Amino acid sequence: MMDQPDSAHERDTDSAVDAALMSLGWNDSLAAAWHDLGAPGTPRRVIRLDRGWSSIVGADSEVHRVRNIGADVAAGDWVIASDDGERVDHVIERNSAFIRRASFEGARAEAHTLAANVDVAFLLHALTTPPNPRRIERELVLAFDSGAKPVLVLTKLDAVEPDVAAAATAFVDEIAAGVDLRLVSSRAGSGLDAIAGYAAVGRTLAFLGKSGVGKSTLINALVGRDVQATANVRVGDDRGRHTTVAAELVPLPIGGWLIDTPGLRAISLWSSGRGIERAFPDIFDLTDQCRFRNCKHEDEPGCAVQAAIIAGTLDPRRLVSMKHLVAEELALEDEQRDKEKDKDKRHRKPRTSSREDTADDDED
Ligand SMILES: Nc1nc2c(ncn2[C@@H]2O[C@H](COP(=O)(O)OP(=O)(O)OP(=O)(O)O)[C@@H](O)[C@H]2O)c(=O)[nH]1
Ligand SMILES: [Mg+2]
Ligand SMILES: [Zn+2]
Repeated sequence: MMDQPDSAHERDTDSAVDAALMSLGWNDSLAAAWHDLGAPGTPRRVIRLDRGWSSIVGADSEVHRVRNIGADVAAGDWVIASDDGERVDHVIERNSAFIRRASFEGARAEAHTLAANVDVAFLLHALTTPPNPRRIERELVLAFDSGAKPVLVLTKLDAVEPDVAAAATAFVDEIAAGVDLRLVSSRAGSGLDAIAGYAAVGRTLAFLGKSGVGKSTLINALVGRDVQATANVRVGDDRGRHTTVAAELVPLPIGGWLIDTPGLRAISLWSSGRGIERAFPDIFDLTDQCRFRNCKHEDEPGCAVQAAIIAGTLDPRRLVSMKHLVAEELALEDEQRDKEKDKDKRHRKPRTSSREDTADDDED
C-alpha cells in the first residue's frame, strides 16, 4: 500500500498488507477513492454495525469499535477512524450500496443504507409463502440501483411439495426475467453449491429479505457451523421474529464475505438511478415501440404496452406496479428537492445585496 518501499523486507510487509486488505474486499476503485481523500489514516472495513457503533477491522485483523457520530456508515463500508481511534472520520466512497428509504412515520425522506460495497445481492423469499410479486419488483429496483448483481433465492425447498416449488419458480421467473434464480434448502443442504459459486476471495455477498425467510440459516449452512442465531417462524402466518438485529459480515470458508442483515418489513424506494428500467425491461422495451414518445400507456393510439396487454403477453398488474414505483420515485425526488431547499435556507449566509444572491433565491 505504501509507495516505493526501500527494502525487501518492507516490500514483503507491503504485499502482506495488500493481500490482507484484498481479502477483506479492498480493490482498486476503493484505493482510488481513498487517494482522492488524500490517503488519510488506515482503511478498515465495517464488519458489524450496531446502533451508533461500528466494529471495524483492517489488515492487522484486529477488531476495533468506534462511534459513528455524524457519519452515515453501513455494514461493508470502508472507513477511516479518527486519530484517537474514537470515531469514524471518513467513509470511503462506496462501490455499491443497497439503500432504502427509512420507514419511520412523519420523517422526511432519509436514506437507510443496508449494506455497502456488495458484489452480489441475494434477495431471499421462502417457498412456504406464495411469492409476493410487488415486493420482488421493489427489491429488484433497489438491487439494480445498488450497483450489485441481484440474484433471487427461493428458500425452504424441503418444506413444500415439488409442484408448489415449480409453480413458484415459473411465477418468479416471469417477474424477474433475466435475473439468476436459485432454489435452496438449508435444512436438506440442497442448492448450496450454487450459492457458494458466487463467492470468491475479496468478494462480498449480501442476504436481504423479510424476517424468517432463512437468511441466517443459509449462512450457517454455507459456513458449516452455527455462526448466526436463528429462530422459528410463527406458526400460522410464517412470520419471522427479527432474530438478526445487526448487519454483520461473516467470512466464508471458500473466501469472501457474506453480509447477514436484519429482516426487512417494508421496502421503500430510495433511488434515482435506472433501477426501475432494469427491473421492468419488458415494459421498457415495449415503450420504445409506442407511437408517441411521451406515451403514458393509457388510451393513446399506437400504444405497444396496451397492445401487449390485450394480446395477453403482458400482465396488466405489472404496468400498474411499475407506474406506482415511478410515482413513488417522483414524489421522493420532490421531497428531496424540498429538503435541499430547506437546508440551503438554513445554511445561507446573511444576505448581501449582491444580485447573484437574489437570483439564487429565486431559483426553483
Ligand atoms: N424447513 C426449512 N426451514 C428453514 C430453512 N431455512 C430456514 N428455516 C427455518 O426458518 C426459520 C427462520 O430462519 P432464520 O434463518 O432465523 O431467518 P432469518 O431470515 O435470518 O430471519 P431474521 O434474522 O429474523 O431476519 C428457522 O426456524 C429456520 O430453521 C430450510 O431450508 N428449510
Ligand atoms: Mg437472521
Ligand atoms: Zn404506450
